[in-house]
Amino acid sequence: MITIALSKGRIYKETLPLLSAANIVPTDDPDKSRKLILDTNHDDVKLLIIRATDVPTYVQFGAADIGVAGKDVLLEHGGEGLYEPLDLKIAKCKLMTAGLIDPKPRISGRLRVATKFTNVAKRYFESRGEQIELIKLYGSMELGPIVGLSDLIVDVVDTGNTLKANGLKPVDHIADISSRLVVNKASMKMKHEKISAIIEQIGKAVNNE
Ligand code: PRT
Ligand code: MG
Repeated sequence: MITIALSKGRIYKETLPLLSAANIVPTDDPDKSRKLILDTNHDDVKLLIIRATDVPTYVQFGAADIGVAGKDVLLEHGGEGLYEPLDLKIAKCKLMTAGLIDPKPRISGRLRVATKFTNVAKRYFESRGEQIELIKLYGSMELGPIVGLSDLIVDVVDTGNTLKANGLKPVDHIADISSRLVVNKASMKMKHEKISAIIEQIGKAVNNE
Protein backbone atom coordinates (compact mmCIF):
# COMPACT_ATOMS: atom_id res chain seq x y z
CA MET A 1 0.00 0.00 0.00
CA ILE A 2 1.15 3.55 -0.83
CA THR A 3 -0.63 6.46 0.87
CA ILE A 4 -0.29 10.03 -0.38
CA ALA A 5 -1.25 12.97 1.89
CA LEU A 6 -2.68 16.09 0.28
CA SER A 7 -4.70 19.13 1.30
CA LYS A 8 -7.92 20.17 -0.42
CA GLY A 9 -7.96 23.34 -2.47
CA ARG A 10 -5.13 24.70 -4.58
CA ILE A 11 -2.64 21.94 -3.74
CA TYR A 12 -5.11 19.17 -4.62
CA LYS A 13 -6.11 20.87 -7.88
CA GLU A 14 -2.56 21.53 -9.00
CA THR A 15 -1.26 18.09 -7.93
CA LEU A 16 -3.95 16.12 -9.80
CA PRO A 17 -2.33 16.47 -13.26
CA LEU A 18 1.04 15.45 -11.80
CA LEU A 19 -0.44 12.37 -10.15
CA SER A 20 -2.20 11.47 -13.36
CA ALA A 21 1.18 11.60 -15.15
CA ALA A 22 2.21 8.86 -12.71
CA ASN A 23 -1.05 7.06 -13.66
CA ILE A 24 -2.60 7.75 -10.25
CA VAL A 25 -6.20 8.92 -10.67
CA PRO A 26 -8.59 9.37 -7.73
CA THR A 27 -12.00 7.74 -8.13
CA ASP A 28 -13.63 10.13 -5.62
CA ASP A 29 -13.83 13.95 -5.73
CA PRO A 30 -12.89 15.54 -2.38
CA ASP A 31 -15.19 18.51 -3.10
CA LYS A 32 -18.19 16.18 -3.41
CA SER A 33 -17.26 13.45 -0.97
CA ARG A 34 -16.86 13.71 2.79
CA LYS A 35 -14.37 10.86 2.75
CA LEU A 36 -10.93 11.57 4.17
CA ILE A 37 -9.40 8.58 2.40
CA LEU A 38 -9.90 8.63 -1.36
CA ASP A 39 -9.62 5.53 -3.53
CA THR A 40 -7.66 5.65 -6.76
CA ASN A 41 -7.46 3.57 -9.94
CA HIS A 42 -4.97 1.35 -8.04
CA ASP A 43 -6.18 -0.87 -5.17
CA ASP A 44 -2.91 -0.27 -3.36
CA VAL A 45 -2.75 3.55 -3.68
CA LYS A 46 -4.89 5.81 -1.42
CA LEU A 47 -5.02 9.57 -0.98
CA LEU A 48 -5.43 11.10 2.49
CA ILE A 49 -7.18 14.48 2.48
CA ILE A 50 -5.92 16.51 5.45
CA ARG A 51 -5.14 20.07 6.56
CA ALA A 52 -2.15 21.59 4.71
CA THR A 53 -0.23 22.12 7.95
CA ASP A 54 -0.72 18.47 8.98
CA VAL A 55 0.88 16.97 5.85
CA PRO A 56 4.50 16.94 7.16
CA THR A 57 3.33 15.36 10.43
CA TYR A 58 1.55 12.48 8.70
CA VAL A 59 4.57 11.81 6.47
CA GLN A 60 7.14 12.20 9.28
CA PHE A 61 5.38 9.53 11.38
CA GLY A 62 4.80 7.23 8.39
CA ALA A 63 0.99 7.58 8.50
CA ALA A 64 1.45 8.59 4.86
CA ASP A 65 4.36 7.47 2.67
CA ILE A 66 4.30 10.54 0.44
CA GLY A 67 2.91 14.05 0.85
CA VAL A 68 2.57 17.33 -1.00
CA ALA A 69 3.19 20.42 1.13
CA GLY A 70 4.03 24.09 0.64
CA LYS A 71 7.63 25.03 1.42
CA ASP A 72 6.17 27.55 3.91
CA VAL A 73 4.60 24.67 5.84
CA LEU A 74 7.84 22.65 5.61
CA LEU A 75 10.02 25.56 6.80
CA GLU A 76 7.70 25.99 9.77
CA HIS A 77 7.47 22.27 10.58
CA GLY A 78 11.12 21.29 10.09
CA GLY A 79 12.43 18.40 7.99
CA GLU A 80 12.80 15.61 10.56
CA GLY A 81 12.04 12.14 9.12
CA LEU A 82 11.36 13.58 5.67
CA TYR A 83 13.03 13.50 2.27
CA GLU A 84 12.15 16.35 -0.09
CA PRO A 85 13.03 14.87 -3.50
CA LEU A 86 11.00 17.15 -5.79
CA ASP A 87 10.04 20.77 -6.22
CA LEU A 88 6.61 20.47 -7.89
CA LYS A 89 6.67 24.17 -8.89
CA ILE A 90 2.97 24.53 -8.07
CA ALA A 91 1.01 26.79 -5.67
CA LYS A 92 3.76 29.39 -5.89
CA CYS A 93 3.81 32.37 -3.57
CA LYS A 94 6.21 34.27 -1.31
CA LEU A 95 6.71 34.35 2.44
CA MET A 96 6.82 38.02 3.39
CA THR A 97 6.59 40.41 6.25
CA ALA A 98 3.83 42.99 5.84
CA GLY A 99 2.64 46.05 7.70
CA LEU A 100 0.27 48.99 7.42
CA ILE A 101 0.50 51.10 4.25
CA ASP A 102 0.59 54.10 6.61
CA PRO A 103 2.65 52.75 9.51
CA LYS A 104 1.81 53.89 13.04
CA PRO A 105 4.33 54.29 15.88
CA ARG A 106 5.41 51.01 17.47
CA ILE A 107 2.91 49.40 19.80
CA SER A 108 5.51 48.55 22.46
CA GLY A 109 9.31 48.64 22.88
CA ARG A 110 9.95 45.51 20.87
CA LEU A 111 8.59 44.99 17.37
CA ARG A 112 5.42 42.89 17.58
CA VAL A 113 4.95 40.25 14.87
CA ALA A 114 1.73 38.25 14.51
CA THR A 115 1.84 35.05 12.45
CA LYS A 116 1.03 31.38 12.19
CA PHE A 117 4.66 30.93 11.02
CA THR A 118 6.25 31.50 14.44
CA ASN A 119 9.37 29.35 13.83
CA VAL A 120 10.02 31.01 10.48
CA ALA A 121 9.49 34.49 11.96
CA LYS A 122 11.73 33.76 14.96
CA ARG A 123 14.59 32.55 12.72
CA TYR A 124 14.16 35.41 10.24
CA PHE A 125 14.25 38.23 12.79
CA GLU A 126 17.04 36.52 14.78
CA SER A 127 19.15 36.33 11.61
CA ARG A 128 18.74 40.11 11.30
CA GLY A 129 19.61 40.64 14.95
CA GLU A 130 16.14 42.03 15.70
CA GLN A 131 14.46 41.34 19.03
CA ILE A 132 10.75 40.77 18.50
CA GLU A 133 7.65 39.86 20.44
CA LEU A 134 5.91 36.97 18.67
CA ILE A 135 2.13 36.55 18.65
CA LYS A 136 0.83 33.19 17.45
CA LEU A 137 -2.30 33.35 15.27
CA TYR A 138 -4.08 30.62 13.32
CA GLY A 139 -5.48 32.75 10.47
CA SER A 140 -6.67 36.19 9.31
CA MET A 141 -3.24 37.58 10.18
CA GLU A 142 -4.00 40.71 8.12
CA LEU A 143 -6.16 41.97 10.99
CA GLY A 144 -3.18 42.17 13.38
CA PRO A 145 -1.76 45.55 12.36
CA ILE A 146 -5.22 47.07 11.72
CA VAL A 147 -6.50 46.49 15.23
CA GLY A 148 -3.19 47.28 16.93
CA LEU A 149 -2.38 43.68 17.86
CA SER A 150 0.97 43.76 16.04
CA ASP A 151 3.28 46.02 14.03
CA LEU A 152 3.95 43.42 11.36
CA ILE A 153 2.68 40.06 10.16
CA VAL A 154 4.48 37.18 8.45
CA ASP A 155 2.29 35.48 5.84
CA VAL A 156 2.30 33.98 2.37
CA VAL A 157 1.49 36.45 -0.38
CA ASP A 158 0.55 35.75 -3.98
CA THR A 159 -0.98 38.70 -5.82
CA GLY A 160 -0.84 40.95 -2.73
CA ASN A 161 -4.53 41.79 -3.22
CA THR A 162 -5.50 40.53 0.24
CA LEU A 163 -2.87 42.75 1.87
CA LYS A 164 -3.97 45.74 -0.19
CA ALA A 165 -7.67 45.22 0.53
CA ASN A 166 -6.79 45.44 4.23
CA GLY A 167 -4.61 48.55 4.07
CA LEU A 168 -1.36 46.56 4.27
CA LYS A 169 1.73 46.40 2.06
CA PRO A 170 4.49 43.81 1.72
CA VAL A 171 7.64 44.89 3.57
CA ASP A 172 10.41 42.26 3.35
CA HIS A 173 10.77 39.10 1.26
CA ILE A 174 11.63 36.05 3.39
CA ALA A 175 11.48 33.16 0.88
CA ASP A 176 10.09 32.07 -2.48
CA ILE A 177 7.56 29.28 -1.94
CA SER A 178 6.32 26.37 -4.03
CA SER A 179 4.93 22.96 -3.11
CA ARG A 180 7.27 20.03 -2.56
CA LEU A 181 6.91 16.28 -2.70
CA VAL A 182 7.97 14.83 0.64
CA VAL A 183 8.62 11.17 1.41
CA ASN A 184 8.85 9.31 4.72
CA LYS A 185 12.46 8.16 5.17
CA ALA A 186 11.56 4.60 6.21
CA SER A 187 9.01 4.24 3.37
CA MET A 188 11.69 5.31 0.89
CA LYS A 189 13.76 2.28 1.99
CA MET A 190 10.93 -0.25 2.45
CA LYS A 191 8.91 0.66 -0.65
CA HIS A 192 11.78 1.89 -2.74
CA GLU A 193 10.74 0.52 -6.12
CA LYS A 194 7.17 1.87 -6.09
CA ILE A 195 8.05 5.22 -4.57
CA SER A 196 11.01 5.92 -6.82
CA ALA A 197 8.85 5.11 -9.88
CA ILE A 198 6.25 7.65 -8.67
CA ILE A 199 8.95 10.29 -8.02
CA GLU A 200 10.44 9.72 -11.47
CA GLN A 201 7.11 10.01 -13.31
CA ILE A 202 6.02 13.08 -11.38
CA GLY A 203 9.47 14.63 -11.87
CA LYS A 204 9.15 14.19 -15.65
CA ALA A 205 5.69 15.77 -15.63
CA VAL A 206 7.01 18.78 -13.66
CA ASN A 207 9.79 19.33 -16.21
CA ASN A 208 7.36 19.10 -19.13
CA GLU A 209 5.19 21.88 -17.71
O1 PRT B 1 -6.75 27.05 4.48
P1 PRT B 1 -6.18 26.24 5.62
O2 PRT B 1 -6.14 26.98 6.91
O3 PRT B 1 -6.72 24.84 5.70
O4 PRT B 1 -4.65 25.97 5.31
P2 PRT B 1 -3.72 26.76 4.31
O5 PRT B 1 -4.15 28.18 4.15
O6 PRT B 1 -2.31 26.52 4.75
O7 PRT B 1 -4.00 25.94 2.99
P3 PRT B 1 -4.24 26.47 1.52
O8 PRT B 1 -4.82 25.31 0.77
O9 PRT B 1 -4.95 27.78 1.53
O10 PRT B 1 -2.74 26.72 1.01
C1 PRT B 1 -1.90 25.65 0.79
C2 PRT B 1 -0.56 26.15 0.31
O11 PRT B 1 -0.71 26.92 -0.89
C3 PRT B 1 0.18 27.09 1.25
O12 PRT B 1 0.87 26.37 2.26
C4 PRT B 1 1.13 27.82 0.30
O13 PRT B 1 2.32 27.07 0.13
C5 PRT B 1 0.37 27.80 -1.04
N1 PRT B 1 -0.16 29.11 -1.47
C6 PRT B 1 0.05 29.69 -2.68
C7 PRT B 1 -0.93 29.96 -0.76
C8 PRT B 1 -1.17 31.09 -1.58
N2 PRT B 1 -0.56 30.89 -2.76
C9 PRT B 1 -1.98 32.16 -1.07
N3 PRT B 1 -2.21 33.15 -1.77
N4 PRT B 1 -1.45 29.86 0.49
C10 PRT B 1 -2.22 30.87 0.95
N5 PRT B 1 -2.49 32.00 0.22
C11 PRT B 1 -3.38 33.01 0.88
C12 PRT B 1 -2.67 34.32 1.25
O14 PRT B 1 -2.13 34.21 2.55
C13 PRT B 1 -3.83 35.30 1.23
O15 PRT B 1 -4.50 35.33 2.47
O16 PRT B 1 -4.39 33.35 -0.02
C14 PRT B 1 -4.79 34.71 0.19
C15 PRT B 1 -4.81 35.40 -1.15
O17 PRT B 1 -3.50 35.76 -1.58
P4 PRT B 1 -3.22 37.07 -2.46
O18 PRT B 1 -1.84 37.59 -2.08
O19 PRT B 1 -3.25 36.62 -3.89
O20 PRT B 1 -4.28 38.06 -2.17
MG1 MG C 1 -6.02 28.89 3.33
